[in-house]
Amino acid sequence: MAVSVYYDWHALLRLSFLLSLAFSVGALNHHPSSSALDFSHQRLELDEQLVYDFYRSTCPDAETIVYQFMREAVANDSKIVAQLLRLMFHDCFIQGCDASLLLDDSNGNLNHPIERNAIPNRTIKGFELIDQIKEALEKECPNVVSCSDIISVATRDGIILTGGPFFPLLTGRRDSQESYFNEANQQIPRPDSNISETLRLFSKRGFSEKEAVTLFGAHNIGKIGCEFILQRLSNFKGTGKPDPSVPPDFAVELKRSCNANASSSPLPSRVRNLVESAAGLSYFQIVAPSSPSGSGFDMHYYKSLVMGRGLLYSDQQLMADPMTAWLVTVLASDDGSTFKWEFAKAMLKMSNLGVLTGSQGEIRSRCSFPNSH
Ligand SMILES: *[C@@H]1O[C@H](CO)[C@@H](O)[C@H](O)[C@H]1NC(C)=O
Ligand SMILES: *[C@@H]1O[C@H](CO)[C@@H](O)[C@H](O)[C@H]1NC(C)=O
Ligand SMILES: *[C@@H]1O[C@H](CO)[C@@H](O)[C@H](O)[C@H]1NC(C)=O
Ligand SMILES: CC(=O)N[C@H]1CO[C@H](CO)[C@@H](O)[C@@H]1O
Repeated sequence: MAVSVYYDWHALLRLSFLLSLAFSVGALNHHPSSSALDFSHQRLELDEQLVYDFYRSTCPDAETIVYQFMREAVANDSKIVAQLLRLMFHDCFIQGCDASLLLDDSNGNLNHPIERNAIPNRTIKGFELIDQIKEALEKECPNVVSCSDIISVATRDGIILTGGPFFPLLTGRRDSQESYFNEANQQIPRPDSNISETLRLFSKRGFSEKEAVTLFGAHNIGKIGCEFILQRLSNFKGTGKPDPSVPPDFAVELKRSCNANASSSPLPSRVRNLVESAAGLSYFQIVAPSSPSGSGFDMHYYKSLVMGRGLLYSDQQLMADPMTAWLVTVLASDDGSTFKWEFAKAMLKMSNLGVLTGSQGEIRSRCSFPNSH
């Protein structure tokens, strides 16, 4: 019952999205002539690579199974959606959406360089859920559904389940056979990146300023680790001084909220660094006292930035460039529908980055290991 409601609802949204997409393909960098909208077969081909409903005949229940897992996972703990968004972003940003981030060929050796342990990635979570979904899909149709498609579909469904926009994901991604430690270290924007560095890294991936500002809106949900916030308040970029762009009253507030839990961890610092700090603040907490907005996909992230209350330096930097500041102001000003629409388009674009298709890569049988393992 619930599943069929989901699909009816999906079908309606999908239709309206496809119709609007037909008029905005230019914005998505596709040539209108190369996109075939074929409603009779319910199949959308935006480019030669991925297709709409790739598993239609090889594993027809694949997307339903992912959705059912996500519904349960979000009901258990809605933090999982922010975690998956972060996981997907890190995977797609480095050599494309190929599940390279999931690979662990370290055999327990903490010094072995793998992408999921690379500097910016230490705090990534959600691996267990992807493994769980993969296991269920292997039972249903062995060696058919890629780990990279699971990441994209699960993240998309999580976004819907937390009140975010629907977007019609294309599928048919295949998994890489290696992970990319050095690229992950160098090419992921950092929490202390300035706006020009952030925009440079996004533009290397083909994202416009508007798309970069929109994707930052993922910070609407989930928490920002206190380790990043506190660094900004005391030893910003190793200067030994606070970040001057944090308003004094906001600094006091942040310090109070974060320090409540910070020093209580009994673990040695080396171990502590590997475990995600549970302490963190959400944008909703920051803006809620002065805003009637909800905790999901609305514009409260952008409203916080307009008020100078960005949790990360890289967030607040969106107000330091006239173009991105203007975009933030626009996204903060309506009822959230502009953001949802732009977010759907930007996520769709990100989900297609550098994918492996056809005979490239492989379909891993376990997401953490290449098949040759
Ligand atoms: C939800 O929580 C239950 C009980 O802790 C657990 O058994 C189940 O695996 C969780 N489901 C998901 C999808 O995380
Ligand atoms: C921004 O960061 C980059 C990389 O860290 C640095 O090279 C550049 O000088 C910085 N730009 C400004 C305006 O601070
Ligand atoms: C501190 O811990 C409490 C209880 O575990 C939690 O509810 C609260 O959100 C934590 N605060 C921060 C800033 O993480
Ligand atoms: C981007 C970023 O904040 N990376 C952090 C990842 O974790 C290491 C060690 O815990 C930190 O030193 C980095 O700053």
